[in-house]
Amino acid sequence: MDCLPRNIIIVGAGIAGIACALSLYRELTPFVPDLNITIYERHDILSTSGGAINLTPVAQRHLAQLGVLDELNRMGAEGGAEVNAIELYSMRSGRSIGSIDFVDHDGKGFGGYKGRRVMRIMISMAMMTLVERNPNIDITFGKKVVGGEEMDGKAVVHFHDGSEAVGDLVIGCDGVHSAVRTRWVDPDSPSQYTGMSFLQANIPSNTISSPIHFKSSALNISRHGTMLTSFCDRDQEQIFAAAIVQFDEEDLGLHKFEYGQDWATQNRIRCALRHEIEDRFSKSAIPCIKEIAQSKSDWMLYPVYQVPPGGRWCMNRVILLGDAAHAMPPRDESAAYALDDAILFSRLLVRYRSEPLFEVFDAYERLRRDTINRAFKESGHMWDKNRDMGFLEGRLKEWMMPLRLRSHRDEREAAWEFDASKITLPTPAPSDDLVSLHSFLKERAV
Ligand SMILES: Cc1cc2nc3c(=O)[nH]c(=O)nc-3n(C[C@H](O)[C@H](O)[C@H](O)COP(=O)(O)OP(=O)(O)OC[C@H]3O[C@@H](n4cnc5c(N)ncnc54)[C@H](O)[C@@H]3O)c2cc1C
Ligand SMILES: *[C@@H]1O[C@H](CO)[C@@H](O)[C@H](O)[C@H]1NC(C)=O
Ligand SMILES: CC(=O)N[C@H]1CO[C@H](CO)[C@@H](O)[C@@H]1O
Repeated sequence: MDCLPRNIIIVGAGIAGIACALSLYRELTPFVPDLNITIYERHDILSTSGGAINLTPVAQRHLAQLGVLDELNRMGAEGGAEVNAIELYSMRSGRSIGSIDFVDHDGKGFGGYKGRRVMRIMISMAMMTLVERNPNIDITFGKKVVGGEEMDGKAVVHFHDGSEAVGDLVIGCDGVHSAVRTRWVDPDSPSQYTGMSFLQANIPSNTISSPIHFKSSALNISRHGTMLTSFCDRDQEQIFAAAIVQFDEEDLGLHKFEYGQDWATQNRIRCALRHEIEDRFSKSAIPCIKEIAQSKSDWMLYPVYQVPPGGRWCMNRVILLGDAAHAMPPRDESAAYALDDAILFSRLLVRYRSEPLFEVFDAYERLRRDTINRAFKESGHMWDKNRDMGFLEGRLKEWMMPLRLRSHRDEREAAWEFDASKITLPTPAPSDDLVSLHSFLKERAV
């Protein structure tokens, strides 16, 4: 008999949450035609933390499978800028120190896909279009989850307004500070500040008078932090700039925009962030960066948090996916992991449809833990490069970079061929009933 859940609750309408809904719909409806998925989102409207993200070939492949890429392409210029390579430069000398290529020697993408830089809100909008069209997926905004419990074979989520929702399965996709994790599945696993923050701004290209040399995306590296600059629309009208810098935890509170802050506080923060950028980058050898650093743009502070590996991911009827389970310092790939999670989990649910949920969870962990632990470790190494450094250490880092890039190239390119919809899944162990039926038939046949 099938044990597939019919009423599924997803917490969080980020990339993981919506991808999970779309993927569950695709995999499960052949078996559960009256599938009922409800997404609960804390914010009152569709919103994101802002800025643009880079999609790797893997992320694009999986978004294509879910139908999201078509929607993005339909948005025209706003649907993002194609990225053939992220070029790396030394901010000190202006010298090129390599690139991360999203195309092979023939200029082709991996398995048909290159990189893409796109505003977060555009991805969310593309995903929402698909949700709105889908009769089996419902989304409710303005519902903040504050806890949950398992009761009588059901999972119950509690909301801030005192209401609750009951389902057969709850999937926590509520991001790095996940309430499903910290107030339910694994209270011992709070998020940690990485010590690094992004300072992000959008700058209209036509306000920069120095030549813009990068083709689509560049990282300019210095010992005071790294500056990422990238177009994020096809017509190259907007430059997305993000400084990746070391920032003390004590200073975070003083620099973060919050709802309800008065105008004077906001203005003070704006000035402080502008100074921070100027201090760090205005001596750059690269005119374009110098200009960006001295521009009157509004920089927003995004402190980067992580969830240390090794925590719990599930109980009997609740599981964490995406950043809620394993937020790591971003290295252009975290969103891809969230998409992998969604697709692999949905496929496993169907593969284990005759088994109880905990067997599915178990198989999922066996499939995912090592990959995630490894990715976490690598993101830590990448991240180390952005710490403030002494003069010599800064030089060394620059000299080592081409070597490191080359030595990891094969690994990276193999990883970009990954297809979560194709990889072989584990299979459930035959149950005792089946085994005995099998031997019974065999005996009869003899
Ligand atoms: C500065 C920065 C830059 C990054 N750049 C890149 C990049 O270039 N490429 C890349 O692949 N990745 C990047 N990442 C990582 C990427 O953003 C995340 O991995 C990805 O967004 C994870 O998606 P998610 O759906 O798991 O979580 P989120 O995107 O955080 O979504 C969680 C959702 O849950 C909602 N929510 C939270 N709490 C509750 C609650 N209690 N109740 C109800 N709803 C709730 C939130 O409002 C949100 O909508 C970056 C991350 C940061 C911080
Ligand atoms: C769908 O699921 C939600 C949340 O679990 C529940 O409130 C609602 O009653 C369900 N609808 C149907 C038709 O079962
Ligand atoms: C965006 C940006 O300013 N990138 C610069 C990084 O460094 C190279 C090398 O000097 C410049 O050509 C780019 O313009």
